[in-house]
Amino acid sequence: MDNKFKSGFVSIVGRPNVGKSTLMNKIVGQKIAITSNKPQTTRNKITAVYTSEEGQIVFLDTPGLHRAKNKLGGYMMNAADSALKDADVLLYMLEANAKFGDRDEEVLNKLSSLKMPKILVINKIDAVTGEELLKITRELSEKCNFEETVPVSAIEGTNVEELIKVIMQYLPYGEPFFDEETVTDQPVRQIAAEMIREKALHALNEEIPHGIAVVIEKMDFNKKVVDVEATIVCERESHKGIIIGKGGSMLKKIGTNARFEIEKMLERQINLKLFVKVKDRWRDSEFLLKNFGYNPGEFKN
Ligand SMILES: Nc1nc2c(ncn2[C@@H]2O[C@H](COP(=O)(O)OP(=O)(O)OP(=O)(O)O)[C@@H](O)[C@H]2O)c(=O)[nH]1
Ligand SMILES: [Mg+2]
Repeated sequence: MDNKFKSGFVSIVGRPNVGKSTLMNKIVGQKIAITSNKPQTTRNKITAVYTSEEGQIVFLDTPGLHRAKNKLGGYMMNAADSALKDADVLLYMLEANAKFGDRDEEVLNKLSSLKMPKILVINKIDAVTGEELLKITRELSEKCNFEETVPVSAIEGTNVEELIKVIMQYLPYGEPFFDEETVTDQPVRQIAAEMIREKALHALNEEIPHGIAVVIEKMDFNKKVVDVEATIVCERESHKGIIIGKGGSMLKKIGTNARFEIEKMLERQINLKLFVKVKDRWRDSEFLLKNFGYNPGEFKN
């Protein structure tokens, strides 16, 4: 590597559902973080690596900033906070098609005290007219007063290359943190669990998705077809019934969709068995949170 190579950590922060995970996936060209139209989809800090001849950007996708209502929410907000501290550059994402409200003001205040360069990313520009976009961009960039403002459509990829160029300008020179083939440091078991959770999020409505956790019980690569067993944990007997569905139809739908994604990731055929278990109020149990991969102690200093 020549000494003009740049490398650094870029955290993507913002309120739930603005499109942070969609943008990160688009940039690295792979589904690393799951996405859905339900708020609070992302629960962990998730790393994805973009490498070009010019430099390496280590993206940290974070849970959407919200007021935590339980221990899981507290864990999520700690994960987001830790990503703020680690960042060389911050991407603050807002939506072009939503009003800037009190909660956004709160987040903006929090970010203002941080010293690193900040880029305002206005997402979902596909959902507004060109005229509206000009007005919105002017208003939001005045409000935020960051180093840069970049409007994008994460879903369509509009202006995403431009965003990468802008980020590179603010990154320090340095050696890469990961080799150039690496796209994430998330273990496959964790990504597989997340893919199952994503399919459950897509298939289920109302409060059920928020109360779901997925645990991979087994992933056996020894046979030609990889054996995967996973448990979907929910909070109530009635939810369990809905997740299983009439004659097992809902669980089958979730399983079929998840199998497709996991096979794509592993480039192997899999045999997926899903189970459903009830764990009352697991989102407020430190013991269960830890068991399901959300270690509440992880981000304490
Ligand atoms: N129209 C439009 N929709 C988008 C765009 N980017 C993301 N979305 C949609 O917005 C919803 C939320 O996307 P996510 O990427 O899960 O949002 P997030 O900010 O990661 O959400 P949390 O993880 O809950 O904080 C999904 O339904 C996406 O398909 C975009 O550029 N245009
Ligand atoms: Mg997300």
